[in-house]
Amino acid sequence: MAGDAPHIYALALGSNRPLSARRTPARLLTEAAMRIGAIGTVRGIAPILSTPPLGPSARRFANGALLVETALPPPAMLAALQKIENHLGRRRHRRWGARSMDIDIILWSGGMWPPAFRHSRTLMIPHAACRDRGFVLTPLLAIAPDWRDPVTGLSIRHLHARLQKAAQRA
Ligand code: PH2
Ligand code: MG
Ligand code: MG
Repeated sequence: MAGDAPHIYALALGSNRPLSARRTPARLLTEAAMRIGAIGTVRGIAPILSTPPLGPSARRFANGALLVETALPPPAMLAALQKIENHLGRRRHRRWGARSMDIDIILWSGGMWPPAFRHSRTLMIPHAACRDRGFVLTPLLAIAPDWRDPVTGLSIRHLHARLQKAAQRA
């Protein structure tokens, strides 16, 4: 119903640790999308990519992205997504360790969180590193090319093109 689901989120999903022979990282992304469908309406699903790990983890990642419409405001959405991560075997040991499921809130229809120049250690939207990560921008390009990052004013399409150019120069 219009008005009941006022929030839209762009989420980035990543996994590089299988939970069993059958529950591979790509399958776990599909399981996550189904569980996210229970807390909102999924409006877009990006094709799943296989990406080399950024950071210390040795295994490749399956990465994806979703657009979700929901009644949950950011703190409640974060709590719901962390519950899904935990259901899908997430254990928090080491920063950037291998993980069976990582779900990050990248963009929110309300713009920035927390509002108006405050700082939060638990949740910052837009996600701090989203502008320089191909494994976030490439899936998002498939489902939300025109969404503008409220900090830089640049669209996902623009940020993705800018990152591609920087990678070519490097
Ligand atoms: N997530 C990380 C660290 N490194 N590398 C890839 N390719 N994909 C990820 O999702 C990823 C990563 C921390 O969340
Ligand atoms: Mg995370
Ligand atoms: Mg992450």
